[in-house]
Amino acid sequence: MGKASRAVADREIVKTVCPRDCYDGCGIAVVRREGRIRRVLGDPDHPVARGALCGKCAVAYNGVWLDESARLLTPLRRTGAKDADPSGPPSFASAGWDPALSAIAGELKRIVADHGPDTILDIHYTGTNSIVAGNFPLRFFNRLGATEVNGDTVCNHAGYVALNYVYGTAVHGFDPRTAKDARCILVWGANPSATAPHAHKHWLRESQAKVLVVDPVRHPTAREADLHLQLRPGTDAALAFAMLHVMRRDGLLDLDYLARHALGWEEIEPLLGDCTPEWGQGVTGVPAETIAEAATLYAEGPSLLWIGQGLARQPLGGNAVRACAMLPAATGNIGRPGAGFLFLNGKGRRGIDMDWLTGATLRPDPAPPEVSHMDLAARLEDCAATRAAIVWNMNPLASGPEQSRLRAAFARDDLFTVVIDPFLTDTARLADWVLPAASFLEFGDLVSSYFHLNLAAQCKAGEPMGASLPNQEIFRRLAVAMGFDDPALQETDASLLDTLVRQTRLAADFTALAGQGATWVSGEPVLQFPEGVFPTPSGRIELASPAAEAAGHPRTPLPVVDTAPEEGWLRLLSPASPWHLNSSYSNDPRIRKLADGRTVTIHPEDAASRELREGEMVWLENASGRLAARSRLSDEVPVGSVLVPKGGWPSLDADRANVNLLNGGCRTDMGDTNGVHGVRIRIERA
Ligand SMILES: Nc1nc2c(c(=O)[nH]1)N[C@H]1C(S)=C(S)[C@@H](COP(=O)(O)OP(=O)(O)OC[C@H]3O[C@@H](n4cnc5c(=O)[nH]c(N)nc54)[C@H](O)[C@@H]3O)O[C@H]1N2
Ligand SMILES: Nc1nc2c(c(=O)[nH]1)N[C@H]1C(S)=C(S)[C@@H](COP(=O)(O)OP(=O)(O)OC[C@H]3O[C@@H](n4cnc5c(=O)[nH]c(N)nc54)[C@H](O)[C@@H]3O)O[C@H]1N2
Ligand code: SF4
Ligand SMILES: [Mo]
Repeated sequence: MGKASRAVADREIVKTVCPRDCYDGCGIAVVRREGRIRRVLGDPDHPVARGALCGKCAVAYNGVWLDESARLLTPLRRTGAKDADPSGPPSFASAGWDPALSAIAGELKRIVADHGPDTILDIHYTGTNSIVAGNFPLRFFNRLGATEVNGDTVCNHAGYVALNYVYGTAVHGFDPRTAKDARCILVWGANPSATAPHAHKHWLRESQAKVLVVDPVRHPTAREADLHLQLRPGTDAALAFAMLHVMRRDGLLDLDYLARHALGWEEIEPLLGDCTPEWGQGVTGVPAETIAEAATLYAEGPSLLWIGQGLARQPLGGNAVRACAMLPAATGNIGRPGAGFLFLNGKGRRGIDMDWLTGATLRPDPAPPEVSHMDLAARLEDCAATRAAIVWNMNPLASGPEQSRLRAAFARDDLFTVVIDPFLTDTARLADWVLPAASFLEFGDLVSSYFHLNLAAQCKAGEPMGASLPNQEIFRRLAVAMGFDDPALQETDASLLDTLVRQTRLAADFTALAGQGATWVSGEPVLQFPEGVFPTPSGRIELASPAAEAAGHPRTPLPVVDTAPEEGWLRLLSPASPWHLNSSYSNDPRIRKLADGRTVTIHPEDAASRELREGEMVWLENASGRLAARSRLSDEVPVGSVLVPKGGWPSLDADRANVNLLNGGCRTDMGDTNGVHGVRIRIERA
C-alpha cells in the first residue's frame, strides 16, 4: 500500500498519480473501503488536479478500469482460427501463468533458433506512461535482440527530429511555472482543452499573458484565446516566415541574441523579403493584420511558445516545426523568466538514466534497425522478416495507419503474436496469447509529467485484478522462462524504484517520495538554457543545420506549404477526442454514450457545395476505405478541412473500423512519422 494512505473509520484514501500519455499528470485520491477500491477521484491537494480528474478519466477509472467483466483476468490461449473479421466472437481459453509463459518462451526460442531474434518485433508505446512499467520491459527485448518498432513514429517523431536539428533536443522545454512572468503564450498546434484539460482550465485561464492559438480548428482553447490564427492546415511554415517578416520590418528582432547564440540567420533573412503578411494571408488564410498583431505580441514578450504535437503531424510537419521553432531564437525569448519553448519535458530533466532503466548495455551491437509504424503492415506481411510480434502498452490496430492492411497482416496464421493489455483490444483479439496487465491502481511506480517539471509516486491502491500482473513482473517471469540469467532482468520493483528516486535526488527513496506527493524539481521556476548554450553540434541554435543537410533535408526551414487538396477533396484532421485517450476508454459504456458516435465537422460552405445538411449520415471515402459518420456543420473548421476525432475500438464500431481506416499512411518529411492530419478524403451523402 502507498505510504500516503490514511485510515478514517473503514475508509482509506490512497494518493497516487495518473500515468496516461497526457500533459497534465494529475494527482489521484483513491477511496478504499473494506480493503477494496470504491472511487477514483482527483486529489484536492495536487497542484495540477486541484481535486478533479478530467471528464474521461472520472468516468473510465470508475467504469471499465474497476469492472471485472471488462478487464482481462487470466492469460488467454487462442483456440480457434484468427479471423480478420473483428465482429466474430474471439476464441480463447484461459490458462495459468506458468503454462502460458512456458508455451510463449518455447515458441520464441524456436523462432530465435530458426529465424533469428530480429524476426521478433517489439511493438509498444505509452499505454501506461509510468516509468518502470513503460521502460523496464525493454531490458528483456534488448537481451533478446528483438527488432524495435519505434513508437514515436505513430506520434511525435517528426517533431523530435526537427527540434533536434534546431536546438539539439526536443525534451528540454520551458518550466510552465514561469508563465507568471510571461506576457504572451503562443499555443501552436496543440489543443489543451482536450489533451491537457487542466492546463486549459487553470494554467491558461489564470495567466495574465495574452493567449494566442495557431490551429485550423476553433477548439475551446482557441475560442477562449485573445487571438486565434485559424490557418489552413499545413501552412504553418508560411505563417512563421510572415511573422518573422513583420518582426524584421518593425525592428522587433533580437539581433544580438541571434548573433551570440544562433547560426544561420544570414541564410534565413534573404527568404523573408517576399514573405509579407499579405502573402501570408493568401497562403494561410489568416488576415494580414492578425499575422502582424501576433508577431508584435510575441516579439515584445516575454513569450512562451507551446509547440503542440499536432503541428508535426502533416506532410511537411518537420519543416513546419523547424520554422515555428525559429521564433524564440529570433526574438531572444529563451533563457529568461516568462520565456521559452516547449514540445515535451523528458524524464532526463528529473535526472533519470534511461539507458540504465532500459538495459542499453544488453542490446546486441549492432542492434537490428528500428521499424517505423509507417512500415509496420508491410513488415508484418513479410513472413521471412517477421515471425513474431509482442505488443504491450499499445493497440496498433486502432491507432496505426493502414488499418485494413494491418488487420490482415496480424491475422497471418504463421505470425506468433502475444498481446499484453488490461483489456481485450482489437489487437489482442488477433493474438495467439493474450496476457492480462494489472492497472496502474494495482502496483507502485513513478510518473513524470511531460509538461510540468515534477515527479510523483504511483502508489498501489488495491490488488491486481484476477491473475493480472504489472508489465515488469510479466517480463521478469518471461525472462526466467527463456532461461535468461542476467540479474538486470530480475531486478525487483523496490530496487528499481528506489534507484530511480535516488537518481532524481528529489527524495531519499520511493517511500519518502510517496509521502511528499508530487515533487517539483526546484523551488523556483527553472530557466530554459539560461547560458544560451545548446546541445547541438555547434553549441548554438542551428537555424541552418549541417546535420539536416547531411540527412537529405534542406539546410534551413523554408516558407513552403502543402499543396491544397484537388477539386472535390478535403483534408481530414483527426486530433484527440476529449472522451478518449487515444483508443483507450472506447470500451467504457458511459464513454460510448458521451462520445456519441462518429461525427464529422464540415464547414457550411463545403457542405453546401455537396448539398449536405446538418445531422445526416455521410460517407467519408478514399482509396484506403469508406467510413460512415454523422455530419455536423460548423465554421470551427476552415473551408477545405473536416474534423473526425481519433479514438474508438474498431471491433465496437458498426463499420468495424475507426478513423484510421482512411489513413493510408501519410508520411512526414522527417522522422518517418505518421502525418495523421495530412489524410485526404471525399464526402458524399450516405
Ligand atoms: N488518426 C489518428 N491516429 C492517431 C493519432 C491521431 O492524432 N490521429 N495519434 C497518434 C498518437 S499521438 C499516439 S501516441 C498513438 C497512440 O496509440 P496507442 O499507443 O495504441 O494508444 P492506445 O490506443 O491508448 O493504446 C494503449 C493500450 O495500452 C493499454 N494499457 C494501459 N495500461 C497498460 C499497462 O499498464 N500495461 C499494458 N501492457 N497495457 C496497458 C491500454 O488498455 C490500451 O489498449 O495513436 C496515434 N494514432
Ligand atoms: N483527451 C485526450 N488527450 C490526449 C490524447 C487523446 O487521445 N485524448 N492523446 C495524448 C497524446 S498520445 C498526445 S501525443 C497528445 C497530443 O496532443 P496535442 O499536442 O494537443 O496534439 P493533437 O491532438 O494531435 O492536435 C492538436 C491540434 O493540432 C491541430 N492541427 C492539425 N493540423 C494542423 C496544422 O497543420 N497546423 C497547426 N498549427 N495545427 C494543426 C489540430 O486541429 C489540433 O487542435 O495528447 C495527449 N492527450
Ligand atoms: S487530465 Fe490527463 S493526467 Fe489528468 S486525469 Fe485526465 S488523463 Fe489523467
Ligand atoms: Mo501521442
